[in-house]
Amino acid sequence: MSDSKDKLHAVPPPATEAIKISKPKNYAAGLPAISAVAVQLKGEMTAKKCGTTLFAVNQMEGYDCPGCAWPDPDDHRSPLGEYCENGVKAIVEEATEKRVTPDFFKKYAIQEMTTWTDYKIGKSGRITEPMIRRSGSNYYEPITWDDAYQLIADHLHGLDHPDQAVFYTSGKASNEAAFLYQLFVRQYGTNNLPDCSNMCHESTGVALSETIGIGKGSVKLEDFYVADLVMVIGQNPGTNHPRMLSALEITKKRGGKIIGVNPLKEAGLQRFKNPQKLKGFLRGTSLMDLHLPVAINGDLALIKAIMFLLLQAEDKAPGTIFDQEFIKNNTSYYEAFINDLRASDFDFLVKSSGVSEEKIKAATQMIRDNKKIIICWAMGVTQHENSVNTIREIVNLLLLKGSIGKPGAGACPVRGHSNVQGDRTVGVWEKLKPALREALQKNFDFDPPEKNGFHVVDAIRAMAEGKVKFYLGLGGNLLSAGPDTEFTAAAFQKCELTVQISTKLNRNHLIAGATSIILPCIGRTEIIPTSAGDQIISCENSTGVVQASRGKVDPISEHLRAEPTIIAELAKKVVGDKYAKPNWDAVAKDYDLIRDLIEATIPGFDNYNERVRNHGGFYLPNGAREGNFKTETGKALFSINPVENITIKEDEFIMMTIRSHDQFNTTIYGNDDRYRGIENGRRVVFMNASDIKKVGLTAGDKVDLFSYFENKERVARDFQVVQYDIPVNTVATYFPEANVLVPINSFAKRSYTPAYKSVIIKIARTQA
Ligand SMILES: Nc1nc2c(c(=O)[nH]1)N[C@H]1C(S)=C(S)[C@@H](COP(=O)(O)OP(=O)(O)OC[C@H]3O[C@@H](n4cnc5c(=O)[nH]c(N)nc54)[C@H](O)[C@@H]3O)O[C@H]1N2
Ligand SMILES: Nc1nc2c(c(=O)[nH]1)N[C@H]1C(S)=C(S)[C@@H](COP(=O)(O)OP(=O)(O)OC[C@H]3O[C@@H](n4cnc5c(=O)[nH]c(N)nc54)[C@H](O)[C@@H]3O)O[C@H]1N2
Ligand SMILES: [Mo]
Repeated sequence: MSDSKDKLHAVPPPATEAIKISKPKNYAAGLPAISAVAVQLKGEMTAKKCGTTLFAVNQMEGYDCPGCAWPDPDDHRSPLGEYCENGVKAIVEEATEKRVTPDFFKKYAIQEMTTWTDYKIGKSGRITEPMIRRSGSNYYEPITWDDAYQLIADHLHGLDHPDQAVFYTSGKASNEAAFLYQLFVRQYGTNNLPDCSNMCHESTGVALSETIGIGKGSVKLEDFYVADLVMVIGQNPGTNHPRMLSALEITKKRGGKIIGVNPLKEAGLQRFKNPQKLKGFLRGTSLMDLHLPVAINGDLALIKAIMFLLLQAEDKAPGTIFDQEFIKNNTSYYEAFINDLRASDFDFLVKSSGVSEEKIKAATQMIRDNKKIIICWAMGVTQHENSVNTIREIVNLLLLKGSIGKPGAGACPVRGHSNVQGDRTVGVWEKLKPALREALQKNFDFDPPEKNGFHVVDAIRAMAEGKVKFYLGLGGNLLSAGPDTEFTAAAFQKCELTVQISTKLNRNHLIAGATSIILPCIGRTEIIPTSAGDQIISCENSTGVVQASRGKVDPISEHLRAEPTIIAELAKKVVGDKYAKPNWDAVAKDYDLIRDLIEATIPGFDNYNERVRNHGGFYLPNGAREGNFKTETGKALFSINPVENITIKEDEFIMMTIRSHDQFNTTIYGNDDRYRGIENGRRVVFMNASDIKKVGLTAGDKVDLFSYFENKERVARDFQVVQYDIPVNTVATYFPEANVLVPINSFAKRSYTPAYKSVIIKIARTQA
């Protein structure tokens, strides 16, 4: 890394502090979770603000937690606050009283800020006023809202074609903001609506849409209470969906079993000490009955091996293992699927899975004896080249067991951002389905573009090629969340104008287009005052429940505006009165009017304004949940999915990039990963003892990581080797430090999700 004074650092800088390593934990939450909360609160908020914010989270009259998308109980909500340690971190991160003011921007040059860690950048505080960095300048300066809108509108009007602009969405945007956004973008003339889903559950969307007719999961929270068996595949709920542990605790207490499929034996799946119950708090509940330490991307082979054994048992006693009645009435292509399965080479499947035959047999035994099975999955499944096929294989298993469309069973892709599912429901997608296109055409009196827009990977490539000149981000940090950080940085820097609607400062504000604008917005915890009174917004959680969210504290600056208002005001300048509808002035003030428009356009939102105000909100329709599959045959589809192993050379490893316990995506809450025994640093590479030895290293050594995809060398420097219980040939690093190694052209087939969890790398000792 050249350290010239002018270099803008797109990649987080090397660590200077000494990293402390201790034994990984074998339980989640408990007392350390309470003290971690106290640490987070220190210096960020007054006691009064803490009380107002923390006790309103996920309450019936409160706001939706800005953390993950895990559902809330429909009826009873814990009086202690329906929040978890990591929910508190998310709230404190947003509700902090630290401010990034025009004075702050005067004091620190952009170049200097790029030398800071992501932790330090984020901890600077909330942005208080619209800011602009003019072309050639090293500083941001204030700009008025009107001038900012005008500049953006002039730029958009000056492009040769609307497809030269991209409009990104991160999954925190409310239904109201997201609906207006896609309407504005399509009236402007493009479907270039990449979103964080492209990097997240897109593989799920593709696989589920074609096999069960809906791109969402089919289970409700209550299904966990009556399930016989829950499989948790490629997901770390103890860190990323902590409230899910309360649901799993109930599964266990009612006699259900849990299988974890993960290269790592994550603490949260081992034992849960419920911080809200004294008894559970002390002893805890053991969660996982069986851990399958799968090889990276060995999941498809593993599920196939299990189904192969199930088929043998079914052949011996037909009708006792598979749900033949369900299969006959509700599915298509069973025979072709079974013929293919029967022809599988079991030994090859076992070997490809990385799991021992003994453990596969134990898992098969648990599955064959149970009728109500839930399968959960997250990024460990979706971020590989053949992820779509792996998820289709998960569906095959559920179909064989008739475990979909009945209580206690089903598909449960666990979503990430708090409203990522809702954003898609209301139309944020680079593809425009004919039904939505017609509805938009009819309700808003314009001709929406038909051509698919850019997803994230295409958007970055188009920016790099100079085909896209304008970027607008509704939240998020695409620079650091996207793959191939240096490539993505160059792509951003090629844009003429980049605009980001944001709450907090992040690296993407520093590595941006020639001209860069920040529009600061009101966050989830804050009241939204407009001239029509205080407004509410709404979100959809991972199980398809739409609920109101009402912020509780005053916005941290009088200059902030809420996302729907910003979008409406900008749309008014860009699209103007070209079309009779919507009335941008009216929707900017009164969000009930936006909900009326959603109700008229998107199925399932009848009486939206009334029902969203009901306690607990309402469920959106979900065909698969009712056993009604909207596929090409009208039934759920079995599919054939070949095993494709990742091959590596002798000196190569397969790297997964994962989240620590102290981060929310690119937002770094702290430098520890308590459950994995890491303190005071993030640049670590987890390795198996025999692999460490094989490459001639010792635990604690400083190493550099290299990837050579398509003959291009990518380097991530200055990582510390941590010996860990992880399968051979497999290593793990944290996102976003290792994103620089993820090649832009390595992504899941058909979903284009970057292969963040299967990056082929080499490791070498850092040269002094
Ligand atoms: N506190 C907190 N909460 C969050 C987030 C956060 O960053 N912090 N992020 C939110 C978002 S946007 C999302 S999408 C979710 C992410 O939630 P997760 O998907 O739980 O997040 P990751 O850390 O990416 O963890 C993936 C898990 O998959 C495992 N894994 C990796 N490769 C494989 C594989 O090939 N097979 C299998 N079976 N397992 C594998 C890893 O060991 C790890 O346990 O969490 C959401 N919630
Ligand atoms: N290597 C690797 N890369 C990954 C992943 C991985 O597992 N490994 N996971 C991928 C996944 S699953 C996802 S979802 C993406 C996440 O990608 P993004 O959603 O783009 O990233 P975030 O880090 O969640 O965005 C954080 C920023 O959002 C802004 N923000 C926060 N709250 C609000 C708000 O209420 N309104 C607005 N307007 N802005 C707000 C703040 O400025 C903050 O800095 O990353 C992906 N990247
Ligand atoms: Mo995500």
